[in-house]
Amino acid sequence: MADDSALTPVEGIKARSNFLRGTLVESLADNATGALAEDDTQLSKFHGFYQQDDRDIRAERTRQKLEPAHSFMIRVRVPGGIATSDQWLAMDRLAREHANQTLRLTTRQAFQFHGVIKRDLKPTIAAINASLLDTIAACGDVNRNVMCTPLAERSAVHSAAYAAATSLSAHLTPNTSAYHEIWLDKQRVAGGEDVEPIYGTTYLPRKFKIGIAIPPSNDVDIFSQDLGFIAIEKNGSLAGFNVTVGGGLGRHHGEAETYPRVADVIGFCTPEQVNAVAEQVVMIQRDNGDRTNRKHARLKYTIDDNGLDWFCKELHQRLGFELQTAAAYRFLNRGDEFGWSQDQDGKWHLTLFIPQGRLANTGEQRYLDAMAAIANVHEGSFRLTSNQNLIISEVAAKRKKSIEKLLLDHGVGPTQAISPLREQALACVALPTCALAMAEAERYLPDLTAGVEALLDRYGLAEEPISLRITGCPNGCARPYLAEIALVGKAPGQYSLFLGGDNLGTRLNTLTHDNVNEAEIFDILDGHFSRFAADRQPGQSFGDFVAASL
Ligand code: SRM
Ligand code: SF4
Repeated sequence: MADDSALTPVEGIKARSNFLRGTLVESLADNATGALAEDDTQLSKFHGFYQQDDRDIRAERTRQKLEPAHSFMIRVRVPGGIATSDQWLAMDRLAREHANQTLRLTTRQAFQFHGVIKRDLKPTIAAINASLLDTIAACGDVNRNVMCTPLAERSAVHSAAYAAATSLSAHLTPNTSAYHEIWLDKQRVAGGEDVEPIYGTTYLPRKFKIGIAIPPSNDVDIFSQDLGFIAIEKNGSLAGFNVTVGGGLGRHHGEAETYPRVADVIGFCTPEQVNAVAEQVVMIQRDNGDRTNRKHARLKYTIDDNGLDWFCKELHQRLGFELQTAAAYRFLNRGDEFGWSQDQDGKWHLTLFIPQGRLANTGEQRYLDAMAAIANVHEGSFRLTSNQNLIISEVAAKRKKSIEKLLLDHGVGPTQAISPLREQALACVALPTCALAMAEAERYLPDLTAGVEALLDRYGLAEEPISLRITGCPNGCARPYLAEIALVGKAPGQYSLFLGGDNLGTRLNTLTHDNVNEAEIFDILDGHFSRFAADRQPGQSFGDFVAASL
């Protein structure tokens, strides 16, 4: 372990924070500014929110010598993506009252509010908790929202996997009472000291992510997770999970020492062992992750620096038992299946395509109003998918028509004619809220997909299920490095182009062009589509075809 002087400033902020308190209370009370004190902008992440400013008007405000237009993004944890109708209504109300009239569905099955001003933080976070959801550990150097295929009723395996996701989420939630004190006005029990047996006083060196996949679906992109569990079925029930470690996608342009990494499968554990395995993996990372360089602090680097054998030995030693040999599994798809489906109990679920993952009222399509109208009468739940879509869940057969009518009344088709390309496409938020965005993503996705659709059409490829993902910077929030085609923002209107991933999320794509604009991208894709249409092997996917030529 390095000496303290080599540690990153964030390590000092965490250490001094008294279990994540910092001066957040004072920052919130300071009416002279819409911002937080600088150290608190790091601690706020552990409480689930980020300080941002509206980048569309940043230059103008600077010109006018005004403070940036500060506001906050709040992320709500939804383990496994399942929320009740009451929780939906609570999110809807907060989006309208305190945020920018939109609700963002994230790539990790969480909700996000954008545009919350400082004085509304406390009432918003309190109301989220009153709905029995929370924001603690939605961001920060801790375990984040645990992902899981959201249709728990599909089979006994699905329900058991979802139970594992919620249990993991609870097990790895930080213990600090700071969250309850600051946001919920709870008094600390006299003499009650905060203790973080799993995280310790400085928490993890970096963010940590867990997902649970249920083959044949790899919807959660299991190989991008720091820690993953692949459900293994035996005789109709959950036998256990293959364990994956060391996935992660963040990288930086031009810095080869930062890279995306596909996770390794290291063995098999029983459902009863899941929390112990996760706890020990987290603690190995706590003790060995690089706290001197945040660009090198994820578990993937700890594993590459020390070797996978070292990691497995360390894990087995800490666990006091060895993982069993990994079981066979097969992924066949990664996207959402749209439309109605029925589960083992006879209930119906309607998977809806949500454009760019953003619920808003735009023109004739009033997604936000539609979902609120449904939540007002719906006795079932809502499910957030890892592909930023939404499932209206647990609908009785006799209620299907009324749900469809409510959607149509708000300009939303229950089933929509969308191209396979658009169905799967993912974009991160990027501009105007993301502080790290170098180019557009969410706002550009409709035009981008329209352009690529036109090219595909030219070669009779309109029905090809090609995965296209775009992010505003190389951090990888829409998991671009696992797509067949990925655009990664470099500068306004300029992207790095990556090609040749597979459509099941098991192989990384390759950087083919470092800095290209839309016209150049369309030209490059046009060439690939033309060769693909002419020379592909029967059944060969676009990603596999391109990868073979790289
Ligand atoms: Fe992310 C940072 C949005 C999923 C890798 N991510 C950010 C921030 C908070 C920017 C910041 O630090 O100031 C973005 C806020 C934008 C905004 O205005 O809302 C942001 N990330 C998102 C979301 C909302 C994208 C979306 O459109 O859905 C996703 C929220 C997930 C959630 O609910 O928790 C989101 N981020 C991801 C994923 C995909 C995943 O987890 O499945 C990744 C890649 C996987 C991984 O972590 O390796 C991802 N985000 C990053 C990174 C790079 C981390 C790294 O190891 O280098 C950053 C930057 C950082 O941490 O320094 C980042
Ligand atoms: Fe922001 Fe970059 Fe993540 Fe997109 S990929 S949300 S631009 S950090």
